[in-house]
Amino acid sequence: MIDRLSRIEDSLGELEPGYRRQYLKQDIKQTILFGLTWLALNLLFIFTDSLLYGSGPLWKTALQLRLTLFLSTLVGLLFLSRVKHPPVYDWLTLLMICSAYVQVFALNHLQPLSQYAGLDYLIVLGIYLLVPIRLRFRLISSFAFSLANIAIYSIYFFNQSTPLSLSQLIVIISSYLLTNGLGVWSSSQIYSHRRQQYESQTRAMELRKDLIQNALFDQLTGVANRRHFFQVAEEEFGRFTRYNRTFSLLMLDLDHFKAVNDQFGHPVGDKVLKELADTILRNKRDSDLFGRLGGEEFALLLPETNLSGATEIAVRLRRACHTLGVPGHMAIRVTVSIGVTQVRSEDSSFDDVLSRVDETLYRAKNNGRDRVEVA
Ligand code: GH3
Ligand code: MG
Ligand code: MG
Repeated sequence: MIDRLSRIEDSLGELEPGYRRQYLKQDIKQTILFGLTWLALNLLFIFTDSLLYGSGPLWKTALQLRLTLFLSTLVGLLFLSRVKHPPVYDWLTLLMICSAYVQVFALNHLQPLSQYAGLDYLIVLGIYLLVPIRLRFRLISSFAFSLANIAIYSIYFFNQSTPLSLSQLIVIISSYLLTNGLGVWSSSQIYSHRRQQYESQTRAMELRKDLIQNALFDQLTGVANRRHFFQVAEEEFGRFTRYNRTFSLLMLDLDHFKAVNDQFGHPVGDKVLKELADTILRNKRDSDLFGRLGGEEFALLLPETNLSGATEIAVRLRRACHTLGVPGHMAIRVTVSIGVTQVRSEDSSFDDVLSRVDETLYRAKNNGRDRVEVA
């Protein structure tokens, strides 16, 4: 039954651990606040105990119980403030709740029909509403506490040693059951709402990430798409004209790629493109931008790099492509031709740099492919 009841509270499935982690700090803070209020109440009750029990042995027992309760809660709260994982928070808080319930139970029944019993409903409701450990944990501890109290009151009633009437017993039993029912229902409403909020936030963030990914990056290879590459390149050209910061540009084109498509099929050709992109990404610096200009033509933008630095990189990339392999198609040998250039003072726009590197690449093709040409 507890299993079925605890399913009242939604689970976000795969998102649930993330949800719990995101709210962990807030949950701990809320539980600590609840615990501190609880500690303050216990201090107050030390005085009301003396009104109830005078200064006899019952008062001493009550005092001992209150102090144990005070100290154990305090230690628990101290540990709680350092917790970093939701399951640890759940179990530690459950332990604190159980030990508090045991001591409250003992205090409640120090003498039959003590004045404190009415407070139980508040404690139970407070735990349901303000301590956001898993519902199953709140349910088990509060239900066990309520059942133990119901059992004691039933014993009073059947013993006839205390003036507890049947109607009073019925009120007590229904109050405990009602409090638990209300606690489960209202707390699951609150925390389901919080879960829904988290879910829609997370979905919106994922959607945003997908949109950005699709707008800026090429779907097949994952590198910058033509538009994104040109945007960054124009900015780089702006830095060159304003602050005289140099940059170089590499243009790469696969050699005889049509033959790969013809011989192995278009899907294998796609795999070659992906492998090529991965190879370049592995071999470039973080500050360089690699993009697919279209088809099997790629470009690498190298900020703060002069012609000789860019040529070195081009030679390294050309060699790296020799080791490129497509899983399942080891017979495919890939070579690339690369054109290299550096931005010059006579360039009036990025297009000038681009057409120069394009001509250089064309020269690399004409001079036999699998080579680097520099302009
Ligand atoms: P070259 O050495 O002169 O560059 O010869 P090439 O065959 O590589 O050049 P060409 O421009 O004649 O052919 C490019 C080929 O690239 C033709 C086209 O089918 C193929 N291609 C373009 N985009 C894609 C793609 O996204 N996937 C695949 N598999 N092939 C593509
Ligand atoms: Mg080609
Ligand atoms: Mg081409």
